[in-house]
Amino acid sequence: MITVDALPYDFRFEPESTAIVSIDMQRDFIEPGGFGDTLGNDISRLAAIVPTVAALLAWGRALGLTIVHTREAHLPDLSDCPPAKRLRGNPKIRIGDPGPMGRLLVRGEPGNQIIPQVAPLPGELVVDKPGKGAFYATTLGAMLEAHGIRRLIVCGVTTEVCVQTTLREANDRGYECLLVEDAAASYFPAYHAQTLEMLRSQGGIVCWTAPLASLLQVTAELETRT
Ligand code: C5J
Repeated sequence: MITVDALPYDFRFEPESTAIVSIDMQRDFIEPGGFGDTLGNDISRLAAIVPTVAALLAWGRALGLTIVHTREAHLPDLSDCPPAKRLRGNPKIRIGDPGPMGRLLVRGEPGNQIIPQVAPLPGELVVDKPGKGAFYATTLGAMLEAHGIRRLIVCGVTTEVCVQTTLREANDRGYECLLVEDAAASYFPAYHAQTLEMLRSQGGIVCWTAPLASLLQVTAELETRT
């Protein structure tokens, strides 16, 4: 067992039964002209965590963790996009409409790809999800079961939407989860901070949280011992 200094108390995991889940690190949320940008958000807040997510993935790969990447992605005919999701907020440009990087949030379009700095390596798992949660209408649960995974180390965007929804879904399915505080981001810094508080309150009612430094510390100690 490896122990990480986390809140509200230590998080313990074994590499063979632990996966990193990197949520929606897509051009559509992080780059100019994507879905997030067209909704009027400050995308620089999300771009700022890219080096931290890259470092977390490198850490997980070195430890032999299973790596999962998710993409918020709809079928080209939008049959998996409820009208309520597409129409809500009455945006000027909607899911499925053409944008500078192709059709917004549609599978296979350039904007729907994961940004190169944190892109999947060959053999890593990739899940296209039509919802905010990564378990809803996907094979994620079956994939994790097939790999014998019981613990998730979670990062990505946005903290209070797809990251939080996925953590709550995972918690209800019996996974023990750690959210990496500085490897997740929101367009709204207050929402990020409040989501961390909410998720780890009441003795970790949904999950643990820790900064990347706490995870790196673990491997530094393992290396000193060998
Ligand atoms: C949103 C997400 N915010 N990945 N998606 O629509 O959080």
